[in-house]
Amino acid sequence: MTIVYLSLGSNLGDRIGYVQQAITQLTARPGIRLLSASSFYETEPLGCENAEWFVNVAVAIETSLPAEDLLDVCQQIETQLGRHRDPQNQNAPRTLDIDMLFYGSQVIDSERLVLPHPRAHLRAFVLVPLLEVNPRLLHPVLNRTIE
Ligand code: PH2
Ligand code: MG
Ligand code: MG
Repeated sequence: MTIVYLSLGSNLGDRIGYVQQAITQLTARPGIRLLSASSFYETEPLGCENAEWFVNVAVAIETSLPAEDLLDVCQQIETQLGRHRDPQNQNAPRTLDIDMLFYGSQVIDSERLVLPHPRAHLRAFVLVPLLEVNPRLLHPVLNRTIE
């Protein structure tokens, strides 16, 4: 079993509803158990012009799935909840984005997955919710806690 931290975000349509449904669907999957979820935060869009504000949440789960299988599950749920990827605009408004932040203390640099998430430590919309979930969580590369 591995403890994994995820960041969920939505800035299109029923933002809170999409994030709630994502948490429900994710934790209904075999091999995934919810440990803890932060409050829902409304956050200013970072790096996307003229976008709607986001709803962001951080969750901790426990899973028996390998990291890339968990990534598949996250992407399936994004698609089920109406996410359309626009190759021309990676930051297009989205019903749902699920980003893996930490997979235990593993450091991964594959074509599909880079962990820890390379921008997690730079983003208040990730760090502030995560602070509620586990302030003592240690970044395995930067060797600093979320706090
Ligand atoms: N996600 C992004 C880019 N900018 N800004 C906020 N506030 N919240 C996000 O989840 C977010 C963002 C890329 O996925
Ligand atoms: Mg993202
Ligand atoms: Mg993403």
